[in-house]
Amino acid sequence: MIKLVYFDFNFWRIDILRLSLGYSKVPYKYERINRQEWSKEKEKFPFGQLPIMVIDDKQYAHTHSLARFCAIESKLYGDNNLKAMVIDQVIDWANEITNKIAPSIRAAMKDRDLEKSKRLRAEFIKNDLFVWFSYLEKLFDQNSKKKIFFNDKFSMADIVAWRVTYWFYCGRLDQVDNKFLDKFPLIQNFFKQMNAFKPFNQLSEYKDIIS
Ligand SMILES: N[C@@H](CCC(=O)N[C@@H](CS)C(=O)NCC(=O)O)C(=O)O
Repeated sequence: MIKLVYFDFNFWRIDILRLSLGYSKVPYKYERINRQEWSKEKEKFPFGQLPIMVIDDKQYAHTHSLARFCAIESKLYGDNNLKAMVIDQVIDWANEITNKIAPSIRAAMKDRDLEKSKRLRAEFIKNDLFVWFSYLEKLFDQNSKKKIFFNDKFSMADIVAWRVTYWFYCGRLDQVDNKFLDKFPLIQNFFKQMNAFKPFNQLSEYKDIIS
């Protein structure tokens, strides 16, 4: 059986894996590691990072690799190489926007320097938030004919775009006003439709993420 391992908080890197497996009823176990214990645990993992996945006692790492595997197992990876590449771009977009906001998170969590974090967050909003959501809006527009799902059929792309948009929308990121989404009508509409999509919003994983 697949085992997913992450910290004891929800984040898109792990949530996209469990949402896709949950959606397709692929059985998995989920182990959460206490953030306070991390310095003792870190060296046990292949790249000293989480998430990881364990199958037959072997560890696998890196979000994109794990997401690809889970999407294939869940039949959510698109039925041809071009559709798969759309999904890959959404996963890469998620990594990119995460890398852009990461310094402001690190300044608060690791350095405990709230002033620096505030300054870096304001810079992220000014320089990156709108730019990177405009890229996602364009990607959606170019690939989605019906403007419901990225590839017109529910896939890992939708799970990733929904989860990352939820992160920026949910109000838990200081200074990020969820009105930013008004500027991206296609993604805003996509986000609303995903929240209303019963096979998705009835998942225990979805309910856990939004609780
Ligand atoms: N390249 C990794 C990055 C994963 C990552 O940055 N994980 C963070 C948590 S979201 C982590 O493990 N941080 C603890 C550390 O680096 O010590 C991936 O694609 O999964």
